[in-house]
Amino acid sequence: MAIDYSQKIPNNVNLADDRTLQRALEQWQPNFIQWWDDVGPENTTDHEVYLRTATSVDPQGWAHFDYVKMRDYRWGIFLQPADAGRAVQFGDHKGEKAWQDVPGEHRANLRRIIVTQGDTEPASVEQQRHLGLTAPSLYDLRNLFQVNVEEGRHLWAMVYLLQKFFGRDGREEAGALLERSSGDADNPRILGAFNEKTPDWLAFFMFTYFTDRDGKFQLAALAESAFDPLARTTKFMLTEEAHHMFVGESGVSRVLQRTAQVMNERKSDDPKTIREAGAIDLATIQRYLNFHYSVTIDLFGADQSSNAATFYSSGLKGRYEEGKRVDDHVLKGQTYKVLEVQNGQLVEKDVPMLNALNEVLRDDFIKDSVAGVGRWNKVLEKAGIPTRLVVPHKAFNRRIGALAGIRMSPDGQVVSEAEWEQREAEWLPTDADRAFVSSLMGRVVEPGKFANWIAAPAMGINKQPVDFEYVRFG
Ligand code: BYC
Repeated sequence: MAIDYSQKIPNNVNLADDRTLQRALEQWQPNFIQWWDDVGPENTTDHEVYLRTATSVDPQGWAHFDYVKMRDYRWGIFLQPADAGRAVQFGDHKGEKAWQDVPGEHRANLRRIIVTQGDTEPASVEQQRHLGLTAPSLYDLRNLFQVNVEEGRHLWAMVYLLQKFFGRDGREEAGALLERSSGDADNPRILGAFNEKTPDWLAFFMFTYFTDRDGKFQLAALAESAFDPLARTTKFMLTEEAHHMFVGESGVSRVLQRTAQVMNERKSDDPKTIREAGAIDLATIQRYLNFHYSVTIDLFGADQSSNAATFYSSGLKGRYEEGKRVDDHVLKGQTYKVLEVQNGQLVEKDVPMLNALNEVLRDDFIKDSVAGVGRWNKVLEKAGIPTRLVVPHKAFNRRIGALAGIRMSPDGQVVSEAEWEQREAEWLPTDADRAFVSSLMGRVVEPGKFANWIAAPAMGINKQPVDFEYVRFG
């Protein structure tokens, strides 16, 4: 299913046949470009970046690689091909035909889900806007920009849904997506993690590993939606998301590889010695991991949520891989275990499964995250380093849900406020850690050269060599 690039807004949804929508999107387009110029990647107007662009939504060969100035990237609207016989797989409408339009009774909830999803996309671009100034190599710089333009496209995906299906309020919400701003005290982004800073490249790799993975799970849950246009657009977004998580996973692996090499050369595991050699010590990497993991698992919402139950039962949002689960896909009368603190101890309790669906998705995310951390540990193992990274306990450093505000060590012990204060600097990145990591961030722009704190990747992008000129500075 080829994408029509002859139009002002590339698309595979016959935009030319829908004049009202085309006009609305064409009015929004200059505001998007203005937003990109104002808060998108800093000082990059003349850069020519070796980017992939979607040419078709088929799994075979959707990507075309070429030098593009990011401002000229062909952001557009790409949906997975329709399946005429698709039926709703779960909830009260199970077995009915999937919806091509928004039923009036679900309008407000669907709009809210689409707005929340849409809000994260520009937020991440804003969070990452200064990173180009300190990229450890041209290869990494190109990957950052690839992630940024695709988050921009994901915003287009949600704006298409809002403008096509939600009339005037959809147009207003589309405008508001460009007005909220990450970290803004008066008009912040909707979800917590998207108001945090991504100040350095270790944070960027942790973000793309953990937080983009929230994207994977949320998009996969939305790809089950009874509202077919949402299902089709999120399916295509998932193919782009995979590369973002690769950037995070391989980025952290390369940091570990370099740290392990320095530890072996210096025959030391002392953070001070490793830092003096210009690499990032494992304790600091673990603290960054603790931070990004805990902030990201908050993104799944409260462990018990009547919203989550409504979203599921009404068919708006399914579970991860709904089709692979062997239960009734209605879930009434079933239970799920969630945690809470009683008398200073964490205890499990059974609650209605429908209300616990945020927790179900969080637990799926946790399993997937832990698997990748295992792959990071292989890097250490291979280098003969005995230290291992671990994900902290689910209740560590939480701000959302029943576990919010509980003082908990990463290994799952409830601690007093005094102990927390005493040990927080062991568990979460300190200002000094961040200042140290920042001090390593210099700009490396010679093809094939890498900053001292990170190893080169095993291979380049699109079979190009590692020393390919991935970005040309105009
Ligand atoms: N921060 O009943 P609850 C991605 C609010 S990432 C702040 O649990 P619900 C990407 C909540 O809004 C994927 N507030 O809420 C990654 C509610 O507020 P109100 C993004 C939060 O609705 C990297 C109240 O707390 N997609 O794509 O069940 C780069 C009660 O909570 C937070 C989605 O999230 C928070 N963390 O669950 C680029 C999918 N959590 O109404 C992109 C769409 C909750 O009381 N969103 N609150 O004022 C959803 O499905 C749901 O909105 C959530 C929240 C799962 C997020």
